[in-house]
Amino acid sequence: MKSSDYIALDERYGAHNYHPLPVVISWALGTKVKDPDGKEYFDFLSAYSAVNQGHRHPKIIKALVDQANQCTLTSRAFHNDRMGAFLKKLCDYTGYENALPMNTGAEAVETALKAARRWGVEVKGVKNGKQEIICADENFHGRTIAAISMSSDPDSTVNYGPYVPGFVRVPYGDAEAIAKAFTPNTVAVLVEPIQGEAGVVVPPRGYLKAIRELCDKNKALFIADEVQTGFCRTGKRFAWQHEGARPDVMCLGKALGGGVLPVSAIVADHAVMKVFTPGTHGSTFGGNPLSSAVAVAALEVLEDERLDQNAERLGKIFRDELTKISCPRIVAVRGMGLLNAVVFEKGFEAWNVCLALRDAGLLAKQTHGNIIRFAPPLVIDEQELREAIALIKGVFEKIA
Ligand code: IF1
Repeated sequence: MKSSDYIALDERYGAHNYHPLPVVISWALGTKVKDPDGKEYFDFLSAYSAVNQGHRHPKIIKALVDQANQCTLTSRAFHNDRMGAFLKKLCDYTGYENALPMNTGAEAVETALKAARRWGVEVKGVKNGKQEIICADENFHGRTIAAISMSSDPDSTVNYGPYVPGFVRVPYGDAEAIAKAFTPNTVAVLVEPIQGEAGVVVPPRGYLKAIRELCDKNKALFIADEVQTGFCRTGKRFAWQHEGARPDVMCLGKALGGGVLPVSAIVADHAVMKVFTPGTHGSTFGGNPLSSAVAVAALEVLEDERLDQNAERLGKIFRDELTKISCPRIVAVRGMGLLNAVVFEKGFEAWNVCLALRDAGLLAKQTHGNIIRFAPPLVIDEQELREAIALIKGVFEKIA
């Protein structure tokens, strides 16, 4: 079969809930992917930061295969011999007392929302049903009804009503707007430390610290959605560490699964996690032995290969080199670590640039029309990065 045959199958049988770039990936390893015709590409999306360790990292695949030949799924009705080690590893890696394992990032966000609402009643004393959570314009926290009830993006929300109440949305990056939004019923503030889908929007320095201080002052929980910014993507283990503003709860996902399985979690100290008592939350696959074994290997790779330092160092080179490219349509190059974006002028259609990048051998995807996100696997080395930069430069310099 040719690429067009695979695309035709997707079109005929799949719901049309995506508009993918016309390219088919049938093989992947490290920073590279190939289509069925054998053409090779740099992967500069990393499945939206779920492949930080690179495609099919040997250590992660070994953990997957070994565990698959042992025991894969037990449910939480019984203990298994892998989850405890995973949760300990995750708590050690993040510096939190407890973890609650789920599967997708959206489930981690939902779990955090439930923790905050229940903490609000049982610890803060808010009347049940009055809990408020402050969130940000242009956020992305997943596709569930609660997540899209926070969204300001019509594509994510239109005709999905009625929406979940209790969310107070304010402009992103504006600590004063958060301060003004607090009421006695505010139980939490939820933000992405860097807004990914909004186009890699880095907030003003001090924003996260201000949220930390405001939550302390108003007895509310600071929840950081690190599903996309976590696990070394921005040059630190977690993006909040750039400001030292430790959240009460972190939502984690994507790269926790090492690019092979959906693994997510929230981490928090006992003072928050104690609100979950037997039967009050759960999931069929959460904490299963297979994903636990994979997640331990995924975390070990991040540590052993110091992917936070690699992302920090190579990210600086990437932004410096892209800033030098002469292309009159570019208005900004921004990001942290290896989560970066090129912003073209408003109204510019970056889709055609992504097609040209594809033809040049690099896969990236635009967001909101005029912004291209560049997020390679964090295992990329300097030589590969410079090769990729040359490809990008060659395409950008041809833009009229
Ligand atoms: C899609 C976006 C990125 C996330 C943050 C929670 C979730 C995500 C900060 C939910 C997921 C994914 C979802 C995927 C594309 C991608 C995405 F474009 F949608 F917004 F990365 F920016 N919090 N982001 O980024 O995690 O349930 O998907 O595991 O839905 O198209 P999930």
